[in-house]
Amino acid sequence: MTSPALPGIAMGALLISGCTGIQSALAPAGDEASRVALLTLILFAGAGVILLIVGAALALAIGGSDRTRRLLGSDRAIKLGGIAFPVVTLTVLLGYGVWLMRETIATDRPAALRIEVTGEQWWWRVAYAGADGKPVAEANELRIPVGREIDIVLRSADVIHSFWVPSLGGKLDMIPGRTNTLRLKAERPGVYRGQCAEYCGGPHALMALEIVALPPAEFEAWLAAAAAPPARAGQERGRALFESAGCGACHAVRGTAAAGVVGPDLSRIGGRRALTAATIPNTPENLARFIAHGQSVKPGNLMPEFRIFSDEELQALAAYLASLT
Ligand code: HEC
Ligand SMILES: [Cu+2]
Repeated sequence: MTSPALPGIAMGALLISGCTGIQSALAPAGDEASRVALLTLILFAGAGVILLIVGAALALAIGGSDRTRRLLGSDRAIKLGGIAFPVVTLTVLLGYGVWLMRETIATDRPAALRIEVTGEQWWWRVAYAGADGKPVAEANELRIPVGREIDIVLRSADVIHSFWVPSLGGKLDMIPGRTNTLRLKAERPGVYRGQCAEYCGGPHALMALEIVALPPAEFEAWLAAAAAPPARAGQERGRALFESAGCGACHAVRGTAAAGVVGPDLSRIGGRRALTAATIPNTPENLARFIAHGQSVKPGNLMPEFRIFSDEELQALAAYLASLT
């Protein structure tokens, strides 16, 4: 005989298996995220047990003997089950939760690496400290070394955003006028996806980001190279178009006259996996598409569409951007 619960369990297992992957709190890849996942499982299991108890009490209250029903309806049962039990359970859970998350909450011991991330409508401004202490600007993609604790220093340039990369850690808001620090660590190399988790207007749903965790030596080499002007294999035509069209009023490319700070830093745009806050894959075709038809790619974003270019010019511009690594 099959139990009537089986289809339900199968459905639940299916649903949960859909939650694994690069953006899931149930697929932790670091200490902080593991603690969040553990607390989640404990809360779900505890809630399940309580649901069973309440269900059983309900069934007894409906169909039980007179004596059981009188017992369930007594003052004592209500004081015990309705007041004492929730107070004790919730207090124990709160204490356990605070104890479990103690390292995540207490961040007075600074981590070895700090990365500043500022929420902007609707992308992420990123700054690393370079070897000489000067900030190195990046955007929309974080690279971090595996196995090291990292403090992500969170700010906002406009409205409230929220930084959440479920596989690596908890969620923390980015609040105008405040600085919040989130500690993360990736245990293994990989790509972890995050999403702005506080509605911030317009294309909020298309404000994602990727964290790429690299072996430490690879990360150090990448960061050292980031401080220097990008390699640029020729691409004079695309560069001239970038300059004459005024892209540099909003975007910066290290080592060139382009020094705008309104939009994302493009110094190493060619090396990123995705474009416009992890909305589309980074390919020359998508670069051209975003420049000319950005409002259909990400409706409401703050970059005006540039429809002034011929196809050939767009290709040259995209090839120039793709060469910046
Ligand atoms: C008025 C300011 C402004 C100008 C001028 C401007 N942009 Fe942008 N650009 C932005 C903003 C803001 C974003 C962020 C859009 C988003 O993702 O929400 C952006 C995003 C981009 C991106 C995606 C960056 C990333 O990190 O994925 C590219 C590529 C880009 N712009 C290229 C250009 C080019 C090429 C020009 C010149 C033809 C140009 N932009 C002119 C403001 C501007
Ligand atoms: Cu948002």
